[in-house]
Amino acid sequence: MDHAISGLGVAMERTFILLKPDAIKKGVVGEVISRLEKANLSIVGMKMLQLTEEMCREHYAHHVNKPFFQGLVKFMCSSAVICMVLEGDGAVEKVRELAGPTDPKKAPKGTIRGDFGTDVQVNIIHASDSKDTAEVELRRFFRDDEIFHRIGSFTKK
Ligand code: IDP
Ligand code: MG
Repeated sequence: MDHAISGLGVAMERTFILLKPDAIKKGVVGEVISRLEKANLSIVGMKMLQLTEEMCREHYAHHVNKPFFQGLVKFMCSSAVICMVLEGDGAVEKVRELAGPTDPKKAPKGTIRGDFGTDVQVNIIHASDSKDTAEVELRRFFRDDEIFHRIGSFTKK
């Protein structure tokens, strides 16, 4: 597997996140990225793009037959989104914890969804839910040459 290698030669965990249209419309992209960086996660890939219904069908395959799916597509395609690959120790679990539960109304204050989300659909951020899913999802949105490696001895101030 092509996991990124740190300066110590240790394979670093990667995860995939997507900042949804509401993050952009509410102007909290910087705040969300800041929380991720403060948690010692490194940005190793980043791009802005417009999702299509076809991409939503693939990314949200587990929801295609749900009654809310068409509404989810409309929301996810209502503006561009920002996709990122993050790298760091325990990156997958760390980002899921920072994001909080799916429904912002049930998400504790201090979590990204609890602080900025609107409802169970409009919830600021997608984050991969396992290491395997992360690898599938980051490859869905990034080519190999669009993912960079964290500089070996980088440490937070
Ligand atoms: P997750 O984003 O916390 O992993 P999933 O169950 O994988 O949650 O759902 C993916 C996305 O689908 C959610 O983040 C949300 O935007 C949307 N979604 C999930 N459940 C509902 C629902 O009951 N109504 C509307 N949208 C939903
Ligand atoms: Mg999910």
